[in-house]
Amino acid sequence: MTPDLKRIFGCFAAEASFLSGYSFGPGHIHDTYRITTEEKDCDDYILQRLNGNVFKDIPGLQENMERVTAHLRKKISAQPERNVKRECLTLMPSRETGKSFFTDDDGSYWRMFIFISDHRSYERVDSYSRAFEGGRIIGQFQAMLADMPGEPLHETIPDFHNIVRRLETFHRVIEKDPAGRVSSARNEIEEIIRREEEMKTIIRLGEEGTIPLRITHNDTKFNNILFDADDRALLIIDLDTVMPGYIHYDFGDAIRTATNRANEDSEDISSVSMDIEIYKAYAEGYLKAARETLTSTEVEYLPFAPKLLTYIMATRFLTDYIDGDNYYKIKYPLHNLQRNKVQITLLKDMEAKYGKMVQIIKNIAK
Ligand code: ADP
Ligand code: GN1
Ligand code: MG
Repeated sequence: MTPDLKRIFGCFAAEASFLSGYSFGPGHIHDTYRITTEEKDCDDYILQRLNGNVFKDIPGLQENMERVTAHLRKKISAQPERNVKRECLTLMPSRETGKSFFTDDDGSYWRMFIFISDHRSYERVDSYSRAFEGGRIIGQFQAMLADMPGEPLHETIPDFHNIVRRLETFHRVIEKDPAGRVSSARNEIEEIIRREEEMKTIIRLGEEGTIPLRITHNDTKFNNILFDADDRALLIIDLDTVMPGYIHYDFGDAIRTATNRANEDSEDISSVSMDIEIYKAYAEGYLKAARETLTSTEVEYLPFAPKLLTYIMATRFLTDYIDGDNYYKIKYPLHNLQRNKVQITLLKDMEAKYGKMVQIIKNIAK
């Protein structure tokens, strides 16, 4: 049932009047609605009911988001010819409390952003200039947050990209087999297990202090980048998981989604493969914006990052399938298993192209 969007919209301090509200966008996590307004010269809005199953501390999450957007806004405003309203998310305050969220009678949390009008977003990328732009905007995002002052951000999902923890959960769920699905996923389970040690590399480097913990986005799926009508990247949205992390998480997840010639849940496995030229264009954009803030070891391990993030998603989709589909929204019973198969196929293609991936980074960074 659609909630009373007009009433909830009225709880935020927007000047405009509600005209209509409808479900919007490709997100897997929150319930997202676009709100149109009556007045011609007023903004539209994005209203979101936040997923309290996935995010256990929403006030903490919103505090992160307020700090991060304030810092980005300051940086962007200090540069000439930038449009801060289109290059940074604007959270609307609640009329009652002035906070950046509102709690409904049933305990649901809501928040509202100004809608970034006339934007484009892409599930996959087939243009080098779009890939370059995507890389540039994520490199710039990390570089702008490199000097954010204050306490470390809240860890909105603890151990989000910690593959050691993800694998522990994976084995626990297999052991329990709550939905009786283990026997239908033997090959897929094996593909995860045989790569376990290799995939602990980044966590190990971090724990040894060889690479620094920074502020990273952690969900740089390409459709979280919004472009303008001329295909210039405006910003990266979906800031729920901005928290301490390794830069490889952002580089890897963007490459995982941008370079795949098929969708994340494609039913045609034969169409899944990595476009190495898109990888190259993305890496050029990313390093142009971020190179100065990175250490040589961080750069050295960039080519490994797409393999890691593809593996993490393969593990998470498979874990959710075996667990009985409690995390990701699914459209049919085998959806999570199919998502896992796409990731494993993509990972194998990345493994085959790994030598080239390494060489490309060496050439750009030299
Ligand atoms: P989820 O975590 O569920 O993916 P997102 O925060 O990414 O949620 O939002 C879902 C979708 O809503 C996005 O993919 C995008 O299409 C749209 N969206 C979110 N915020 C804005 C905004 N400020 N302006 C325009 N569209 C937005
Ligand atoms: C989720 O929120 P969304 O749809 O951009 C997930 C990501 C996964 C992605 C896979 C908080 O991203 O980690 O990569 O699905 N976000 C969360 O499609 O779990
Ligand atoms: Mg999203």
